[in-house]
Amino acid sequence: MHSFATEKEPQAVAAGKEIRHDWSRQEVEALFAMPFNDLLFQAQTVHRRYFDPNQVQVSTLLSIKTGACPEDCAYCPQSTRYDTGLEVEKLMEIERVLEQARAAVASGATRFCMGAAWRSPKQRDMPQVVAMVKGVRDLGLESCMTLGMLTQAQAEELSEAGLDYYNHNLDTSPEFYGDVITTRTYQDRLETLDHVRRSGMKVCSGGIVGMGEQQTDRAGLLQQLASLAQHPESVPINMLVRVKGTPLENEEDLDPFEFIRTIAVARIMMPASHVRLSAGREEMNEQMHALAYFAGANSIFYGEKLLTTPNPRANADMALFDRLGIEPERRHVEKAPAIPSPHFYDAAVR
Ligand code: SAM
Ligand code: DTB
Ligand code: SF4
Repeated sequence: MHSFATEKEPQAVAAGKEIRHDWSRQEVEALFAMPFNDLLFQAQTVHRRYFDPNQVQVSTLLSIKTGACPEDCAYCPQSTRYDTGLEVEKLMEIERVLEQARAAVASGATRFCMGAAWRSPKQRDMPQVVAMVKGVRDLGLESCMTLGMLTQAQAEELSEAGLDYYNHNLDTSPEFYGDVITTRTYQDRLETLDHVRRSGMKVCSGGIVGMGEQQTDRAGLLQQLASLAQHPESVPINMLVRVKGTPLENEEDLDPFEFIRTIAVARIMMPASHVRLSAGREEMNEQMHALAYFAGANSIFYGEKLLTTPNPRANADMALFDRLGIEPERRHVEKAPAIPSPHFYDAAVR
């Protein structure tokens, strides 16, 4: 049995061979245009060099502050501008958060993600947020937060409290961005990612597909993510959840194979990152999940609810893992071999 890297592969990084940051839009579009089978074969081949293809990382998600957000993100049920019938909840008490975190430990999750419907955190909320990070860390879980834009000082405060990951999505291409959000700029988002990186936390950043964007916008999103000085350690690919009352409620279905292509291209471009099959799984059948895993998705949100919308039940996910021979990734994996999984790679190219 081989063991595999679950974090960046240092040798590959040092060699600078595969971890590229200079993808042109044309090159990315060419990946999208490949015959489906060729694209999936390439993605799966790359995937096996960096990860155990039969392990998927499992995170749980909790909304620690819900609704009444001043931003106008057209996809989001939590914006105060859209009438989505959502019940607003103020910042959760620490003990309630920790109850949920204990339940996450019991369910086998290794990462606990907390999300707040804020444009950015207020200074007065920081002590409570910091206490949540410390409490979650003390339970032995990896922690992740998504709280909106951060200043450098806020990023450092969270990093010092022991927060492992910060999620902040670029959402889409720079060109399509203005059709979706007007209350903060693409540059604002890049700056928050820069603050997070400088603070020493790991970066979780991805986007949403199915918002009416073109294929070139999906290519543009991935190009931006892969052009960051260091690739995000986690790349969530969300399929739009169409929520009644939001401007995107009647958006057309995205071709499911186009979604799988997006996962595969993300896997090829950011080979050492966890690519998360994120929102939208409720609308995906088992075959679609299996294809996404084959295309290189190796992380999911686990549990009945995302932030405000439903997610497949945990036992359905585990039953599918079982049928596919997939195991949840353990948190601390022993040191990876210097050259990962040659056996699997050889088998794949033969
Ligand atoms: N308010 C913070 C922010 O926007 O940075 C954090 C929470 S926000 C809900 C986190 C991410 O969830 C968004 O960036 C977006 O990518 C995703 N998201 C929100 N609503 C969604 C929807 N209806 N479908 C798919 N993804 C969604
Ligand atoms: C991410 O990229 N997806 C998650 C997480 N980061 C915070 C959120 C998905 C939200 C889906 C809509 C909802 O449940 O409100
Ligand atoms: Fe607010 Fe975040 Fe929703 Fe945008 S995505 S409206 S910032 S909660």
